[in-house]
Formats: sequence, C-alpha cells, structure tokens
Amino acid sequence: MSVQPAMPKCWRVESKPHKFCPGCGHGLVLKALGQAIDELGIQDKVVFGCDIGCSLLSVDFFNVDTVQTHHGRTTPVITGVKRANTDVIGVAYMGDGGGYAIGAQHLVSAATRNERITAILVNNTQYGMTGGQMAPTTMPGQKTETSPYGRDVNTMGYPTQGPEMVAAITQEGAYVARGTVANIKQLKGFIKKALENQMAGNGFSFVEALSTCPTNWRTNAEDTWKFVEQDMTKYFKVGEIKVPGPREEKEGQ
Ligand SMILES: Cc1ncc(C[n+]2csc(CCOP(=O)(O)OP(=O)(O)O)c2C)c(N)n1
Ligand code: SF4
Repeated sequence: MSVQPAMPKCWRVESKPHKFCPGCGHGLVLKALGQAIDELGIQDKVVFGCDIGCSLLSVDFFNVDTVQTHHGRTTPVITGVKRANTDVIGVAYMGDGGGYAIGAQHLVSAATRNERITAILVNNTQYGMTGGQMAPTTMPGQKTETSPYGRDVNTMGYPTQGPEMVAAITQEGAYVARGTVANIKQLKGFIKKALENQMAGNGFSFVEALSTCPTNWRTNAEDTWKFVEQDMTKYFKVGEIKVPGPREEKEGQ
C-alpha cells in the first residue's frame, strides 16, 4: 500500500507526477502556492502566468486559468490581465533568469507602478532549463557552465538582491518577502500574504523563493539541501522585507 501525501485541492491531479527533476524546488514552491490558494478559497479567481524556463513545466500544474508567456514577459502579461479584469487574482511565476535578466525591465516597471499583481520568482542561482548557465543570482565563487572558474565579482558583478531592489523602488502598499523551500510553512505564509495584499488592492506583491536545482548544481540530496539552507542564506536573507502599513484612501482608487 502506498501513502499519497496530501495534494492542494487546486492542483490538477491528471498532470501528476509533475515533470520537474527529482529534488527540484519548483514543485515545493508550487505546493506552497497551491496551499495558499486553497486557504484563501480563490481557485476560481486566479489567473496563473508561467514564464519560459523550468517554470513553464507548471503550465498544466493547477486547475486554474493559465497562460504561458515568452521568456521574461510573464509580469507584463499578468499586469495586462489584471488591468483588463480587476476581479482576477493575477500570479506571475518565473525563474531568476526570467525575472532579473531578460525580464528585469518588466519587474522594475511593474514594481514602480505598484501594479496590483503577485509575482513569485524562483531563485535557483542559475538558468535551469538551458543547462546551468550563470544567472544574475549566481553566488560569488559559484561554478556554472558559463563561469567555470567560479563567479568572479570583479569581472561579473555581484548577485542581484531582487526583493531588496523591489522594496526600494515600490511605494507604500507593496509587500515584499524572500522565502525558501527549506521552510515551506513560512514560504506559504509569505505567498498567502502576497495574495492577500493583492486582494486588498494595496499594491505590488513580490515573493522570491530560494530553491534547488540538483541537476545543474550536480549535487546529491545532502549537498543540495546544504547549498540552499546554508550557503544561499548567507547571501540572500530570508524574511519579510516590506509590509504595507494601514491603507490611506487616495483619490481615484
Ligand atoms: C527570448 C528568449 N531568450 C532565450 C531563451 C532561451 N531560454 C529558455 S529557458 C532559459 C533560461 C531559464 O532560466 P530561468 O529563468 O532562471 O528559469 P529556470 O529554468 O531556472 O527555472 C533561456 C535563456 C528563450 N526561450 N527566449
Ligand atoms: S533543471 Fe533544475 S530547475 Fe529545471 S526541473 Fe531540473 S532541477 Fe528543476
């Protein structure tokens, strides 16, 4: 007899087992998102957008309206959906290459406009789907396919601190946090608050999730967990970075 772990109700059962590699963090982030959607009872209102990259493997993950976009373009697509129908709960789901490299301008623009959407960005320190090239989030000294001697910060710069950047450029009403797949309960809490912030009409909400990619990191289970729990958190601080204060009613809102 096999014991099936409880799946969020909003998951699409027919598409399971999912298509991510064993040990991949994407499934854990999506589990946290699924639990948050269930707890808020918003399955019928969510429009989920997934980027190019391994995030696109989530295209049939949920029983919710879903759109798959070009690389880096999920944020503006979900912004458009939300502006056209303000009743929906728009969720833009992307990797660190999608959000901080090719789609960085969209993230910055949506954040500065305080768009009422929720963006969830999976930080696995490299480009997963294309075989492990250096990403904006690659750690100092980390070896990747395109930084074979390790990321040299003198010539390749420092990793992007995405949530800190978003917190700095958003106005009052934004919600910004960084969670990790090593603490799913906390990550679910951050994602739930980000969705609630959108439902309250406060402003942009953004959650970065520290995640695993054992395939490109070429790590076993123990080293995978050590990298995400110990190494990544030395540089990327987990926690809430910006929370909205009491809402001021402004003209025209
Ligand atoms: C416009 C465009 N440029 C480049 C690519 C090639 N490409 C596909 S996936 C990918 C990297 C994805 O990495 P990331 O966004 O970090 O997501 P992950 O796969 O790690 O989840 C790239 C560069 C593409 N599909 N479209
Ligand atoms: S390549 Fe990495 S990010 Fe992509 S599914 Fe496999 S483990 Fe996950």
